[in-house]
Amino acid sequence: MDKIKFIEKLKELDTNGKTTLDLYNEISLLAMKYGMQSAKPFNGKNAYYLSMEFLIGRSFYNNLLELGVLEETKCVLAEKGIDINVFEEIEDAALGNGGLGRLAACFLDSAAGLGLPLHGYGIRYKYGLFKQAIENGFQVELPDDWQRFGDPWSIRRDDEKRLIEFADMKVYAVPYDMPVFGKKINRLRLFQAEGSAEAEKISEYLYPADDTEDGKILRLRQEYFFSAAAVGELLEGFVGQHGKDFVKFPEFNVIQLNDTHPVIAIAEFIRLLTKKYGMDFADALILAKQTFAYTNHTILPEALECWNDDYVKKILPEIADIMIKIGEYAVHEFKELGCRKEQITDMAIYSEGRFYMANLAVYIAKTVNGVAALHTEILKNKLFSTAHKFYPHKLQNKTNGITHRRWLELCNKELSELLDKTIGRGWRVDITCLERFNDFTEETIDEFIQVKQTKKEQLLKYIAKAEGVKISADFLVFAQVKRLHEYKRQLMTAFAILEIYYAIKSGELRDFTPSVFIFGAKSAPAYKRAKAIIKFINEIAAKVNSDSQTNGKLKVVFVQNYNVSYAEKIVAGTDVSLQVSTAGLEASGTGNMKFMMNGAVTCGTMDGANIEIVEKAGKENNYIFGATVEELAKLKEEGYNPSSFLSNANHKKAVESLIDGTFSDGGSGEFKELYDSLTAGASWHEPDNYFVLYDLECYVNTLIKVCRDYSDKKLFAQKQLINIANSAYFSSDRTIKEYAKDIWKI
Ligand code: 26V
Repeated sequence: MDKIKFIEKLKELDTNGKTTLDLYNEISLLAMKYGMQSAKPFNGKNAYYLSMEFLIGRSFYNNLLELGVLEETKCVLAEKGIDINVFEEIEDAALGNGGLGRLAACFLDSAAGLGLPLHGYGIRYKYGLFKQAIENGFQVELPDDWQRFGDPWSIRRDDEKRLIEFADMKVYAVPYDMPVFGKKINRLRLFQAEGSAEAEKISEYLYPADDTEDGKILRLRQEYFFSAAAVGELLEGFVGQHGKDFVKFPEFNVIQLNDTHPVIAIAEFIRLLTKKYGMDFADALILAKQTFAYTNHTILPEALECWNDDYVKKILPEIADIMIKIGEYAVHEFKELGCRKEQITDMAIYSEGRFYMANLAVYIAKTVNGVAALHTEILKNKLFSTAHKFYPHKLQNKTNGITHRRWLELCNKELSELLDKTIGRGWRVDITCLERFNDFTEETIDEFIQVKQTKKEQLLKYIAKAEGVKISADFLVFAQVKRLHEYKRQLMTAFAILEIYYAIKSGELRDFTPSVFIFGAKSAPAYKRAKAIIKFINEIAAKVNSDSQTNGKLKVVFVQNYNVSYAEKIVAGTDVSLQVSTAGLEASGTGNMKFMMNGAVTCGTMDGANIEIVEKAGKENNYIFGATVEELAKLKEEGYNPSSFLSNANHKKAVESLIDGTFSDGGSGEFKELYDSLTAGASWHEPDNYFVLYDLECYVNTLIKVCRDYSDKKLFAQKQLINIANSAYFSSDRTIKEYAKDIWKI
């Protein structure tokens, strides 16, 4: 079937009496048939991306775009009286939590677009990340039953299912293959667990609550399940093609471990080579060192995985033995390198009954990479400093990126057309052409202002419908959309808004440009303080939006169920992107890049990829504030006393609104807990562990400055435009080319 035939078939499609869902499935299947005919395996070296999460978003529009038939399909459907946007009713599969999963999806898209052989391995969760509703200001979690829409973009491969063995159960891993269309057709293979009711639990939920022993064991089963399925079939495939001359395995295969979640694959690889194929342990270890590469995505201690040996011994005794043995080999090697005792402890893989998965990854991986320049420096100088000393060539930086196909072409047709008109269509294939946009004229600025206005109107119209909050499209739009976590400091934005609100109300702040603050965030279901922050923001929104004295100048909206599809609308319609994490803690951030590429300026801290964003687009075209990593290190050494900041009356009023009855937490006591976390400390954390109060004053001042600057619309638009023109570096095409050249050698 060629393109003409596809369009003919589409025209022949009988749409009468069919539901949106019927049409969605029929058109998707037709497109699959059209797309899949040129799919063929690649016999050279392939790279495999092992990831617990692939946050793909909606496949329908993206796949049609990649197949080059999106516009044609739109026209044919229009002739039949169907608006292609109706398929927005079909929800997207959210098989990921946030940045790490979305990055995996962007990488697959870019590799296919560039014609590089990169394939994904993961889990086909029955339920993706929960759907979020906000009820009475609180987050409510609902199951994400994405498969009820059918799954026309996957092909089930019963013929390639594998048996995965735990000490106490056997489970089938049944592959579902999703093609990734581009210059090359790559494959995302997601395994579904089958065989018994117990077995099915393994692929039931993304990130099961792991605050209980059962939850922890289930998470471990998930990690082993898909890692073992992937490694098992790669080895078997190799033997089928090349025989048992495993020395050649790394010439044909490289495995990228997306964070520590699939690190157990290393042990399975060695287990299979030794137990099934009869190789010496030492030889298998060498082979593993030539095959695996590891990416770290966070330095937060609570997110660094380590497993109690009793869990591992109980369900995966052979894997436990192998990890212990790898640990012994490592200690031997460290001693030979001249490591001191404390250095050996620091790099230990198995110590005092625990397996340290990041240390295992660092020891085996041929490369270890961070995801932004600052993050990689922190890995080199802090988290993995000992390993860096003894293996200086392992650590690399690979600054993250985003696919400009989804995050510009697809989500911002209007801006894409303006780009076509001013710099030609070349950027769609080679994103570096975007730089030409730096030669803008007065006319381009005016046209860009118009584009931004259109995208803002579309966004605010959608928000009015979905959230019931009406906002004028003349407002300046700020957005902070990302997972909810204390280190991302949504709470700091909430306090800043309150201070601005009171200042407008008292008349102290007169020249404030009318602005809306859009929040979107899901909190982990068991993360109490994050949930309290959601409630707090919603309380502020209710107060601010209903105050007729100020609501012509200030509005706040917390959008429900923030996901990839919502993000596509928000990044296009926003003026100012809020990226205000505590310096040193956001490994990279990728939302910041999506906003930049759509012409939002960054208001943020010197953290993660923000640093590189302002390096490319200029500090003068963005709004940087707050303590740097160095300042915070010094402050910690000297001793930080957040309470001293409460002598500032504005801060005091904002912060004490948590406890003085201004807002209600429904009697849950969670606002008091938030307050305590700032003033007295919570869990094992110091008071104000994330320096919210320390950075608050300069944050408020920076927001006010942004508003003042916006009164010169042209000058502001020029800043936005310069951000777009210099965003090419943040295309994941660039990132993938770097992985391909420096790590994968494909
Ligand atoms: C996970 C958890 C789980 C337990 C509770 C605390 C906590 C905190 C953070 C995380 C993050 C897990 C890894 C992750 O998603 N990292 C993100 O990866 C993105 C892609 O590299 C990067 O842009 C983000 O900065 C980084 O947070």
